[in-house]
Amino acid sequence: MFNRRLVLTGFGATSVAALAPAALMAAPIKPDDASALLVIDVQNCFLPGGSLAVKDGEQVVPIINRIAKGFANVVMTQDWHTAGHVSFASTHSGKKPFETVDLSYGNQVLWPDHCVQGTDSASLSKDLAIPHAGLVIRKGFNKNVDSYSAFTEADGKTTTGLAAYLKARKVKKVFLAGLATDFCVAWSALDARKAGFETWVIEDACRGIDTQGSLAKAWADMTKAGVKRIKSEDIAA
Ligand code: VGL
Ligand code: ZN
Repeated sequence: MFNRRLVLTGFGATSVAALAPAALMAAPIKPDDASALLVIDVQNCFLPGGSLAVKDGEQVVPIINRIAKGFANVVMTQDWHTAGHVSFASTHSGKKPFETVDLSYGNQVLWPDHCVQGTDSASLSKDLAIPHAGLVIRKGFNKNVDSYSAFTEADGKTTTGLAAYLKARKVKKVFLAGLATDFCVAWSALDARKAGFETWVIEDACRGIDTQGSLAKAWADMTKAGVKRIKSEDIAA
């Protein structure tokens, strides 16, 4: 005979597994004309073989290429330092990379020389496939001031012009991806909030450096500032 109890049990299990997650899941986010994707610093210096290679940094490239297809507005950034830049450990006698120094505008982490203007190390990854990107913005080109943020230099006041550009194009929502989560992505996300944008960081489309607890601190600061943390699968294809 047909086992009714088994059938019911089976149906019950299926419905819980199949329906409950769907019911709990937020609707996917659909980028619109008021949305912009910021692709932060996907440059050779931060990729394998680079002078400041971010662990697994290359893994973000296919993810970013995929999500970028859904955005009409894409801005890419390039860390773009002078030789002898103030953020380089080699500029400060007796200092090693990942140590810090106090500068006029605050505490500065010191890095290996990286992303020097016009060098191959500073080039965007050749594996990025985002031909429709409308703007590439360079930052950190002032020899005496770093700029992790795509919006404002580390002095806290010199603008790159990015907020004005986005506002002129009626962008209200900013999505961030790229390298590194705890420095240029986080500082850009915090400044996007300060400039009044609704802000999302796409976690799996970023990788961090994580020096001295910087990754956990960056997420805590971003959460406190109202930055939303999502995954690439949360964005409608
Ligand atoms: C970055 C350290 C130094 C970044 C740039 O892109 O996150 N990190 N310069
Ligand atoms: Zn830099």
